[in-house]
Amino acid sequence: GSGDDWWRGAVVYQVYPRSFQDTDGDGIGDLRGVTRRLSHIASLGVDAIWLSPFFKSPQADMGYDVSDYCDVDPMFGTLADFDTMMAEAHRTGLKVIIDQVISHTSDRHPWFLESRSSRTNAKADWYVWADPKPDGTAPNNWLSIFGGPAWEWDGVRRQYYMHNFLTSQPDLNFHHPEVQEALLATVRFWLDRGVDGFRLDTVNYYFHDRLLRDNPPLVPDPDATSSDAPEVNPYGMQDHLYDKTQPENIAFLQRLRRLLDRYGGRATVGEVGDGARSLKTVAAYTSGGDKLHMCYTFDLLGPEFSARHIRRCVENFQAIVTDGWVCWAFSNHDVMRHVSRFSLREADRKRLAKLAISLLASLRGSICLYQGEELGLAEAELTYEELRDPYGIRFWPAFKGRDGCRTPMVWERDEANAGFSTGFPWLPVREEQRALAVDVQEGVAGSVLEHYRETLAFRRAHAALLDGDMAFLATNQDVLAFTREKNGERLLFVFNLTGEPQAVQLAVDMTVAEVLPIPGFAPVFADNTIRLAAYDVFCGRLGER
Ligand code: TEU
Repeated sequence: GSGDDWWRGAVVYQVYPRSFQDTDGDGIGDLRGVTRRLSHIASLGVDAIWLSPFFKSPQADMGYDVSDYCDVDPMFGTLADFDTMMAEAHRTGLKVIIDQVISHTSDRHPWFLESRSSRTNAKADWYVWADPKPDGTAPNNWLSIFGGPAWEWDGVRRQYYMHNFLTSQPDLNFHHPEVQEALLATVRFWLDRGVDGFRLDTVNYYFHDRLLRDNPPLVPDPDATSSDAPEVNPYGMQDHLYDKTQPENIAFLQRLRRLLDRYGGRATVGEVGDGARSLKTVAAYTSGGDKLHMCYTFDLLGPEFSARHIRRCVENFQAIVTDGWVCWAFSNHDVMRHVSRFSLREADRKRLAKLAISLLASLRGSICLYQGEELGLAEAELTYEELRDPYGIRFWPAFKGRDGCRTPMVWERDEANAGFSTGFPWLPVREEQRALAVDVQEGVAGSVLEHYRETLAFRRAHAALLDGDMAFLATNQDVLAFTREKNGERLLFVFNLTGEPQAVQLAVDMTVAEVLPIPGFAPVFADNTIRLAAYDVFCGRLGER
């Protein structure tokens, strides 16, 4: 899209500031570092950046625990650094979306310090406080994503407070009108500073059931497109009927939208990780044009990379979200890097990285890339001692946490810490990643980096790819074949997501008027048959029907 609609079909590049570029030698990336590396981001041909949190924070959850929504943490710089970064990004033609983590605050946020100080203070009900059950146990059976109950006892108030994540991330009480006002004021603060939009962390967790009813046990849904591993994460053992995705959220999202619309050209992308119900939530949150602009789901963040899975995700989406918009992603700062997730074979990684972006870029929706994927980085292996993610530290070794995708960006192979920092990096730089540094791949034909640039240019050149219709073709199970169509242009894509060659016979009523070469891939097309090598893709412009 263009103008106010720029977000529709946009390519967003996620920057995890801690690990992007350090400029002051403390081993942690900062906003000046983002500014310094904007030219790299712009060179990819993306529309926007999404900046993970850089707000004041004790960093218990690496910034997803905010203690001041309207200031920059000194480790990341100052508000002036932010303004410079914004101005430079806009000068380069990049929009800037920032993370809003408003479902919970840090337990050091002044609001929480006040709220916990007594049962009668002005902010006493700003968080979710509840008395124990008569036997002294927690108010109900709700669980925390990061392990254990969702309730923590506070010895001063002599009550429990609710937390969906760490005990140091108390949940705000969205039922309280003043909480909504205070949060909308922080949104206004950043809108006034010129941000182009927000990534709304855990947007379906804002409201909880006022009656605090127990969640029923989980009955696995056969249609679930994303799965938690219950043996690792106890959160998967409940059907989350009451601790999140409450109907009151609709009215709040409408208020938020009215605020954004007063500015114009600003967009929201809400993170909805709601398992089997996520698409219904996406439909509810993005329909009607009066709530969120788009939602980010976990559908493609699981381990499966197969024709069957991708088709099911897209078709489920099309069936349920008839009026709404999605942002697809294969990677982010919470999941194993996708080349490692999708294949155990090291030899496949480079080709897989290229195939995955070619696929992502041909989907209907907006797409989100995560820093380093444009280099084909695999998950970094870390020792227990090297871990910083509290989630990984708690569940090691069954779950190794999220640090393996959060290691520093690799810029220059031969510089200290591959150019990330002159100091001691907060997470290590692995040798095998150094070999994939930006300066190794830049300008090298056939590199993953150049493939990203060419692929994103291809997407921009074909309006059908942004918001054109998408329809699947009946074909061999192992092959993903679909058309994208807009204003008379009809493109056919055939993907082989397996490690075995495939031959696909086109239907008789289908003529390929022109083969559109996809950089890096050279399938053979003859006699209406497409011969695909392992991990291969074919693209053709179809003639008149
Ligand atoms: O993540 C929300 C979320 O649901 C995560 O728990 C996710 O399921 C998990 O990280 C997968 O391993 C958001 C942020 O993206 C995450 O970094 C934060 O830790 C979390 O919210 C709490 O703010």
